[in-house]
Formats: sequence, C-alpha cells, structure tokens
Amino acid sequence: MSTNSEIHLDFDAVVIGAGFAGLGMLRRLRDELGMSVQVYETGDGVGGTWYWNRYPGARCDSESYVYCFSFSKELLQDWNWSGKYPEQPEILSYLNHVADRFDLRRNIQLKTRVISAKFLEDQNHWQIETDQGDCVTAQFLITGVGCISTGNVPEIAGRDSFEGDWYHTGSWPHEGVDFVGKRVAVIGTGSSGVQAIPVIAEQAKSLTVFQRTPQYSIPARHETVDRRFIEEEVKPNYDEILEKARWSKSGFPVDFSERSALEVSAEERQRTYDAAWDNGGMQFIHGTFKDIRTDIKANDTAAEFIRSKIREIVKDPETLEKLLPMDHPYGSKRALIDTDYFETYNRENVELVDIRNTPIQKITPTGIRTEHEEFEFDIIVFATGFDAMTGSFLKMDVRGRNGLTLKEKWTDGPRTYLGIQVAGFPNMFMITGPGSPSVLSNMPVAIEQHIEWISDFIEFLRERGIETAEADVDAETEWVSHVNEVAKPTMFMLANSWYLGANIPGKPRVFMPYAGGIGTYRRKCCDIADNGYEGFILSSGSRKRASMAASS
Ligand code: NA7
Repeated sequence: MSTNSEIHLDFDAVVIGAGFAGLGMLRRLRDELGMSVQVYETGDGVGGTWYWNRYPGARCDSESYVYCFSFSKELLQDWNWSGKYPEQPEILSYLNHVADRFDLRRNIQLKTRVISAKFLEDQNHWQIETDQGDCVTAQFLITGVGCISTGNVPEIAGRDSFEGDWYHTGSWPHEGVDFVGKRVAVIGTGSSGVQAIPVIAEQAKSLTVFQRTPQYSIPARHETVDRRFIEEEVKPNYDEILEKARWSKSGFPVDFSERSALEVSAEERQRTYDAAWDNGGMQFIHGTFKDIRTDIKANDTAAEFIRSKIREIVKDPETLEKLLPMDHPYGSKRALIDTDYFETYNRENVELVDIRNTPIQKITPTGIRTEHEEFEFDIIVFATGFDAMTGSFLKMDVRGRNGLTLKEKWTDGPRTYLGIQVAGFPNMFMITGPGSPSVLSNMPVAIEQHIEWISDFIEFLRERGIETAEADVDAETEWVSHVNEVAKPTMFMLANSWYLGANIPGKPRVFMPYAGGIGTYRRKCCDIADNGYEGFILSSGSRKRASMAASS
C-alpha cells in the first residue's frame, strides 16, 4: 500500500463502537469534515450499551428530554420520548433512527470486533485488525468503546457446573428470558440489579437476591412523559436547555443547590429531603444541598433520611436490617434511583440473602450454596457490573510508540491527558476515556463534548498539515494528579465502587472519572484548544500522505 514518498491509507479515521459515541463521531467526521471513516462494532446492531443491556426494567436514569444528541435541531424537534426516563427498547429505537436518518450504516461494519490496533511509527498511522480478518490503516484511531461495557461475571467456584440458565445483565438474550414459574437468583444490587429485581419479582415463582452491599436509592417516580412540559417548555427552549446542561456540573439543565445541609434548621432540612424524595430522581443528590458529596456530616443527614424512608417501607425487621446501608456514605457509590425496589422486599416470593455475612461458597449444579444454606434455582442472573472505564480498552491489543501496550502503560491505573489522549499513542482519541467526566455526567452531553472537541482538533491538524498529535507526558502526569486531587475531598473515595476499580479483583485502586464537573472540564478543554492545543505535541512528520477521497 505504501510507496517511498506517499502512503495510501484505507481510511482517514477508524472508529471503534457504534453506540452514542461512535454514531455521533462518524456523522461529524464524515459529514462535516468530509473524512473517510470506518466504524467497527461487535454487536449485530448499533446502540452500544443499549444494544446489550436488555434486562427487564433497563432504562436510563437521565430524563429522556436530555438523553439525546443535540447536533440536529430537527431531530430534537421530531423525536418524542414516551416516558419520563427512556426505556432501553426506546433508546435503541432512537439510536437506530439516528443511524438511518443520517445514513450512517454504510460506514459501519457490524459483527466485527477490533482485536488490535498498532501505531506504525515509521509511517505515522494506525493499523487496525479485527476478528473478521480486516487489516486496515487509518491516520486517526478513535475509540467509542463505552465506559461500562465489559461485563464482570465473578469467578465463583462451581460457576460452570450450574445446570440451569444463567445470564449477565450486560449481555442479555435478545429473545428475552421467561421467568414465569421459575426459581430465580439475582446476584448484585447496583443500578442494574435495582432496576431488574422488581420486574423479575413480578414474574418469577420465587426470587432470591444475593446482596453484598446495601444501597441508598431514591424513587425515580417514573411515569409517562409530560407532553405539555415537552411541547411548551422543552421544545421551544431546547437550545437554552442544552446549553445549560453543557456548562452544568453533571450534564443536566438543573440548578444545583447553593445551601449547606448544616446551615439550615432540622425542619427545613427534612422539608427539603421530603420534597426531593416525593419528586424523585437525581434531584435528591443534585438539588438538595451542595455539601452532600463533600462533607461527611452533611452527607450523614442525607444518608439518615434515606435510611428512615427504607425503614418506613420495608416490613420484615430482619430484611430491613440487611437493606440499611451503613458502611458507606450516600453518593460514594453510583447514586441510584428505582421503581419499587425496597417495596419488592415486602413480597411473599422475595428473599434477601446478605452475602457479606454469609458469603457464597459455591455455585452448584442446582443452585447456590452459602456458608449457612443451600438454595435451588432454575435461573441465576448476574447483575454484577462491569470492568468499567478501562476493561474495553484492555481487551484489545493497543500498541503505541516503541510497541508499548496500553496494558503496560496502565499497569498502575489509567493515565490520560483530559481522558482524551494517552502519551505515546499519537492520533488515538478516546471518547469519554478515563480521566474525563463521562460516567459522572449525563452521558450524551459528555460524549458530544468530546466528539466536538476531538473533531475540531482533527480539523485543526488537517488544515495545517500536521500529521500527528500526541499528549505530552508531563501534561498527562499533571492531569492525572489533577484528577486525583479533585476526587480526594469527595465521598467517592469512601466506598468500594467501580469508579475506583474496586469491583474487579486485582484492578488498581484509582479513581477513574474526572469529578470536577462537566462545565468546568469543558472550560478547561476550550482553554487548551484556544492556546493552540496546549499539552499536545504536534508533528508534521516526514512522509507525504495521500489523503483518501472524501466520504465513501
Ligand atoms: P454495579 O453498579 O457495579 O453493581 C454490581 C453489583 O454486583 C453490586 O451490588 C456489587 O456489590 C455486586 N457484585 C459485584 N461482584 C460481586 C461478587 N463477586 N459477588 C457478589 N456480588 C458482587 O453494576 P450495575 O450493572 O448495576 O451498574 C453499572 C452501571 O451501569 C451503573 O452504575 C450505571 O452507571 C449504569 P458491591 O457493591 O461491589 O459490594
């Protein structure tokens, strides 16, 4: 493919993944920058997270009117969500609609997993290989692999001996699972478990939940969408609403409280919490008091309020005792919202097993054995989460300069500049990589900010004939320290969570997302761009490149 003076590349850019990130990036690079782009996607459909997570009750915790792309005013006006929170099938329909409406499918190769990506230093480009035998070259490698996409099925002894059916919430069968008349176990009570448990309980003959850590959860108050609100308040004001979300702390167009939980009277505090509980959703963590996430005393007031609500709901004293979260502050793990989660434990057919006190010893051919008891099941559901933020990167063999692998580079935890680039891996851009706000914000807002910033950067490079852009190692080191500094005073450091990699045995304990807020982060990214992409080494290279024809 290459001659002495000229290198012909297969594509200007290869994008990995066809979820929100990959679809948005493809459209932007192809349709606005005129680049040739190839997307590879493992699934046999687009949708990413929403293609895989089809478990019962799966829905997004962001309200639907802000869980969307903002690049097309027409799309914003045309699309109508049916629920206050978007359900998985509807989000998947939305992403399929986007793929069709913007004619994206012709540049997406489905059922294809990228297995390796190598930066060829002598030629300044990437060589990408897939499990389907593709071996292609591209100037830019862009990852849209998702933050929460590599499932964690714990290696519990005897797992493979189970003779019933087992599923992980993150790779749910497309045809669904029939729980009727079945004895079902759910292991795990994170977001997925908390969503799935009430729905499975309604169908199954019996449901036994194996809980390692009790959860704080706030009622979502899910309902059909308020059409008047959407037509009269949202659609005419979409620009302002989304602009507010972009510069907010967490990607939502909401006002954060400026009050301290410790500076109001006990009555006022109670009123505030009661109102947030009644309204439901993320308002509880965002809109009540400013110091819930930073001051343990303030946090205690919120935690105790939630425990008081759990006490009101759960009738059986033993079950209640197990459900009360006492060992970590509220919001130190992913803040949850639910529909009838605690109420479900009042059902006759539901039992809760505390595996902190009575650990699972093994999975047997017929069920699960704990230290105290033997249970029989037809189905086991692993709602045990993901190897978040780094898992999907490290499944691939990614090699930068000097053959250094990303795995080697990240031995002690992920190191990135802005969560966008890694020193030693030129022209590789990560959409919502570790070190960016990503999972601490409304994802489409975080994703679009990266899509815009990365593509503006690529445009800058192309206009100036710059061949490679690479994070400077000192800028990267400073960013990693900054990410740690920002996380330090928060509650996030006080729990074993997937934010810290604590759910995966052997994973370095490093706080991975950027906790400074999406608006603050956005400002930093803008300033860096305005300063000529400060912290990046830009190089024109020595070889002439014959660019691909515009979009194929
Ligand atoms: P999470 O939030 O990581 O939850 C996983 C749950 O599974 C959690 O309760 C874990 O307990 C439990 N778990 C994990 N490993 C084990 C083992 N080995 N044994 C028993 N229990 C275990 O994943 P989700 O899928 O619910 O949510 C992921 C994100 O998706 C969510 O935060 C949203 O952003 C969307 P633990 O709390 O670690 O003690």
